[in-house]
Amino acid sequence: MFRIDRNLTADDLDKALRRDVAEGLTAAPKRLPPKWFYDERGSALFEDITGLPEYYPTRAERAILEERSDEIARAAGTGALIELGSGSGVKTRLLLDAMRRHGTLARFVPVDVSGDFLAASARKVADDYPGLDVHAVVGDFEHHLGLLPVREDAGPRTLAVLGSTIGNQEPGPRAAFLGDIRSVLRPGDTFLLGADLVKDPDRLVAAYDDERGVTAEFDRNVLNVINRELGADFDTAEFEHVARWNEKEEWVEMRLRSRVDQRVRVDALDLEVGFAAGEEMRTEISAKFRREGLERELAAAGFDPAHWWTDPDGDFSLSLSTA
Ligand code: AVJ
Repeated sequence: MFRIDRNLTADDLDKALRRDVAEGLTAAPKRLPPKWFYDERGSALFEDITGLPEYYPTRAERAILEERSDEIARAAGTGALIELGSGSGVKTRLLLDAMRRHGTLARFVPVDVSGDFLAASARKVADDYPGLDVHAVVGDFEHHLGLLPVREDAGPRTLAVLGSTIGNQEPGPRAAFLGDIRSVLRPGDTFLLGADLVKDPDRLVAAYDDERGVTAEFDRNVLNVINRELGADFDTAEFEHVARWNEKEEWVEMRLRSRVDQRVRVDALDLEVGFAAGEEMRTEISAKFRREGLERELAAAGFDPAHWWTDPDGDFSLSLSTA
């Protein structure tokens, strides 16, 4: 069974990109939100990142799921899995398999902004799990949680946000996001969260500034997206990738640093901006967590953080909270 709801049109995305770029390039310091990394090339580069020796989070989270998915399925006891920002689907399948073994699996609701990618991967899940009710939703889950298909007749659900996607948000928006998630869940529902943990800064920085330069290409790709979508003339070779550990905020920051004094035109916005040599523009934060702090945030959003698992090295966490 397969259905797809589209809550986000190409026009909505275009408007959001224009607004983000106009605001970000005229702000001081300049910034761009990470959600625009993921065009076709950016998504392929991210897949490459997940296999890099330095980028441990994907492997660590998968190791937890390989070890604990049955325990998770049993603890949750739910028949429906709602996944916000479902990536390549490898980790999703570990969860779906465990729910199937547990005998509860009935429904899968993957939610993502990238409609084509979502449709293709959700269709494959529907093919591979006969009888599973797959209801894909194209939407920006930071804004469209209220549009999730909530069937009153369906039993308890597990809402999953994996891959440390939550790390892209600063504390204020993150608290609002957790609160929004809590408000769409009902008693008996559970929230499964994957979050990367604070560790040696050298390892953290290496994970975001790899030897082969794949992350640097990924970072600069946001400029290609703006060139193509908004008729800008960024010369990507004139921007250098920088990754830094922000000790105080406990997040990794990615930045693009202008190598020279330069001016960039964005035709679609009728905007021209100057970059000074050495000027840095923030393109992403990737917050890292500690158990105590994360459980406090979950409790503040109205959750009861009931379970906590990590990989053997203690690099990454999965938590299961009850609503
Ligand atoms: C997909 C947001 C979890 O923060 O680790 C990887 C994105 N950026 N390398 C992360 C990312 C650079 C990733 N998230």
